[in-house]
Amino acid sequence: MKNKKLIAIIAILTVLTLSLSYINMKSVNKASDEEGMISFVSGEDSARLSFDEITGLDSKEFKAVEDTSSSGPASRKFKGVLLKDALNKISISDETIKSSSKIIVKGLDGYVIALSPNEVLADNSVYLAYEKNGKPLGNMKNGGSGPFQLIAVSDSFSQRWCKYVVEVTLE
Ligand SMILES: Nc1nc2c(c(=O)[nH]1)N[C@H]1C(S)=C(S)[C@@H](COP(=O)(O)O)O[C@H]1N2
Ligand SMILES: [Mo]
Repeated sequence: MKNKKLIAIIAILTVLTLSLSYINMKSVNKASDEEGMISFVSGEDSARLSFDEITGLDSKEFKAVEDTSSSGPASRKFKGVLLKDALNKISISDETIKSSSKIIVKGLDGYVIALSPNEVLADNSVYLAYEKNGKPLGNMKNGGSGPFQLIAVSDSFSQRWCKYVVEVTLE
């Protein structure tokens, strides 16, 4: 009799632990997903855009020199949207961008880079890229650099080409 009770309690605890860790896993995935969701933060306001919402903006093809640890500098063809257009989409105006001191971009691995308002507002300067040479960028899990990689076209060593972008903050 005592034994049965003990077994029942262990069974209940096991089920509870498993379901709680499942719920936890789901919320972690949501917060930092590999699906291209990006959070935009400006002061008290924040908004999120999905991969489809971002790639549905006015897309541009551009060339930039990529320099990684596994390949030397090489000119590549990218497709993406201007970071500015994504910000405008969620009602962050050019004036708001201009009046911020810097724009911080964060990757899923914690890598952080900073941009100036002038760079973000320029015409062919800062992109959220999602294709390289006609192919999706992939993600951190499968060895890619996306779904979105921030590209600062002027960076000749790719040091601010933030991979796996998850958050953009105006400061
Ligand atoms: N998220 C993220 N983006 C990043 C980095 C990084 O460590 N994490 N490294 C930067 C640097 S220093 C370079 S040169 C390029 C290419 O880095 P890789 O050779 O590690 O791909 O990505 C840049 N973007
Ligand atoms: Mo680098």
